[in-house]
Amino acid sequence: MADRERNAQGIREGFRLAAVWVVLALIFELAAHHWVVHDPYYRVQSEQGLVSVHAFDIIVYLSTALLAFVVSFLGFSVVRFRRRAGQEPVSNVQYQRSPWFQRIWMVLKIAIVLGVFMNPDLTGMEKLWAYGLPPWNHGAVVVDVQARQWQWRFGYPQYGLPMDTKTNGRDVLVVPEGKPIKFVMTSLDVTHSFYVPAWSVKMDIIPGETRTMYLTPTTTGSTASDPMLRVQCAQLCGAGHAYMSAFVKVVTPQQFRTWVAQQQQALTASHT
Ligand SMILES: [Cu+2]
Repeated sequence: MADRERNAQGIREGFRLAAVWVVLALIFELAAHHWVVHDPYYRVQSEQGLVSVHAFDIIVYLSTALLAFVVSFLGFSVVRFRRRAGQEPVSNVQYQRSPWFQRIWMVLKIAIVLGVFMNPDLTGMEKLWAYGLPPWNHGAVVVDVQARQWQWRFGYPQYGLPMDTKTNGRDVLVVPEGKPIKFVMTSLDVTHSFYVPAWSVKMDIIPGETRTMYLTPTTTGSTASDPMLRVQCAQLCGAGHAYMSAFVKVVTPQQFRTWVAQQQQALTASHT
């Protein structure tokens, strides 16, 4: 076969493969979209967690297109390069040269990697950092979090509610919905990890360090109705690690104010 004819045939086949890919990718993307909007993993209940969900969705859509391409190429090769009746086995040498394909793929994959690095990677990180800065952190409710083997304790320094008071049952994390919360976290002994599955956030707590994390809950709820809405230690910290969890209550700002007032009264009563 003449070179020119072979090139023309190669281009035709390239277009055919591209057509198969486009059709398959459309079908796959529809399925992926259905999957993404129906929250396959979990209904995340914090603004910061939604940044990760957004990143996850982008990666699902991108890899779906790539999966469609791999499947198309596989199917196309099986059909196009099958051994026909009466044909001698063909060496694959003649199909190894395809400079246009290599060039396109080289440019495309660099673009994909750089694109993912910019968005969602950098844009997501920037968003998460911004939550700890003005104006996002304006009026944040400060919650002291103390981890130790094997217990969580919470204090509210702005309201004069220390975490070492036993009377108020402050091993329950109560926070207002829709307000920025600043967790100030310390450990009394070993490394623990502050993890609330429903908020989709996690941070290690290292002894000797004070770590802060900002979070804005988007939905009210409690551990009673949603076990995923609980503080769970996520770093193996000893025999009681699996049971190192704390009850969480996300309430309306009005209910939060009432709760704070009740706690302050209980505290005063215990002092007199
Ligand atoms: Cu722990």
